[in-house]
Amino acid sequence: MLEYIDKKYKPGKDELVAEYHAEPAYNVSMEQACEQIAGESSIGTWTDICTMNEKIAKELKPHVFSIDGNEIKIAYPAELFEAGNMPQIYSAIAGNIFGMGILKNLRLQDISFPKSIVKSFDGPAFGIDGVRRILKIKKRPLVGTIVKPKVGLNPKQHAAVCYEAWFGGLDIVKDDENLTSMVFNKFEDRITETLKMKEKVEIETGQKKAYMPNVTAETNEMLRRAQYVKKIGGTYAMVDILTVGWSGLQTLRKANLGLVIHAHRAMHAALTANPNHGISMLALAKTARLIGVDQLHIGAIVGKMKGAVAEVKNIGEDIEHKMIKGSKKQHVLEQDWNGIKPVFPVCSGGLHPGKVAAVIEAIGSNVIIQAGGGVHGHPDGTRYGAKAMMQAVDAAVHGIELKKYAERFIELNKALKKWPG
Ligand code: CAP
Ligand code: MG
Repeated sequence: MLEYIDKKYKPGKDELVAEYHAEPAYNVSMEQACEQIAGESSIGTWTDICTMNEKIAKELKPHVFSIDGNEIKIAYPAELFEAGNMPQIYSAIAGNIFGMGILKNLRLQDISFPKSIVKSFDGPAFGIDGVRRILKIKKRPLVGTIVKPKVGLNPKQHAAVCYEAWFGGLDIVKDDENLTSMVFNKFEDRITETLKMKEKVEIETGQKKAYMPNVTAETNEMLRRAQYVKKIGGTYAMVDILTVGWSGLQTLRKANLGLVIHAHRAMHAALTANPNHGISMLALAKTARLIGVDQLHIGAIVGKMKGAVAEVKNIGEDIEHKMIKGSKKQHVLEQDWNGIKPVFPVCSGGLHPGKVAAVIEAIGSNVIIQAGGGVHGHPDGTRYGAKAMMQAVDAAVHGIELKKYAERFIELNKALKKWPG
């Protein structure tokens, strides 16, 4: 039987390092668990095999080089992976091992990709600077909304809501994650109507606006929809990166359509929510950045989603310090990665004007803040909800106390009355 554990081993620069939290099943030792995880994710199986040879073992054997309680680190030779093929990489380091009977729990916490693999992916086409250039916004956070109800409006109604939000001052309007091409709201009709409104409001306000249409669908259809957006003058494609899968996301990125990719992470919590099992948001975020999303939902910190604080810290579970403003290190979406552009973090879910300052305090100004209910739920409607959001951002970036600022602005005042917390 091959032995994978070697605590003296020093991973080479060209190896992929995966970090796991592993809990062995009853009567299984940590060492046994580590051997099985390393083997099953690479060249081994549950028993000795006569087809194994020295060459394979020498060149492709991974090494478990650190075991610290339940936290383990494994270095894998880059040759175990097909460069440029994220599904294959996940089939190895996040595949069968999750289902092994010798484990009670397993969580992929972090992945460090070697240069040879980093080089084989495109990374974001635009990144933070590219998006800022398109919208002509240099420093402040970008602010957006999600059309609500999530599904139900027809294309004209949808476009009218977008118009109101943009006219009220928001930079971005996006489709919701489950709005694609519905019987009551066909994709092409919605995109055409909404882009017409975008053009109108850009002329009226003199401001650049963004519309993020949801292209999530079966891969070929997704691509066709993204091409349609490009053809009629759109600038963005929004996609649910986990439900379309890494393959779908790679296809969209590799099509190089010149569209900014906005990544919604619907379904992530099935993987990320259990702290002892699954895949961390940190690992997913790194993967999405490598493939090439420009903007990524990371959690709202003070929002509506379960475990919001933990989720965002989870983009840096081991890296809490990288995420929080004031620390020396940048969070994982912005770190210097050999020419792979930084990704815009998106904070969304349960936000409203009263929560804006806390988001900026935690993440800084390089953030996209989105509010759906927190805009369309304003007592005077979408346009005024949009204004209130922009006023809250203004107050935060100028360091003015929100309640004081609200004395001067009726829209903000009304929003704070409705959502005091
Ligand atoms: C926000 C949102 C987003 C969530 C997803 C929603 O709407 O559009 O999908 O932010 O969570 O439908 O909930 P509200 P996350 O502003 O009305 O809450 O970004 O954490 O993946
Ligand atoms: Mg949504």
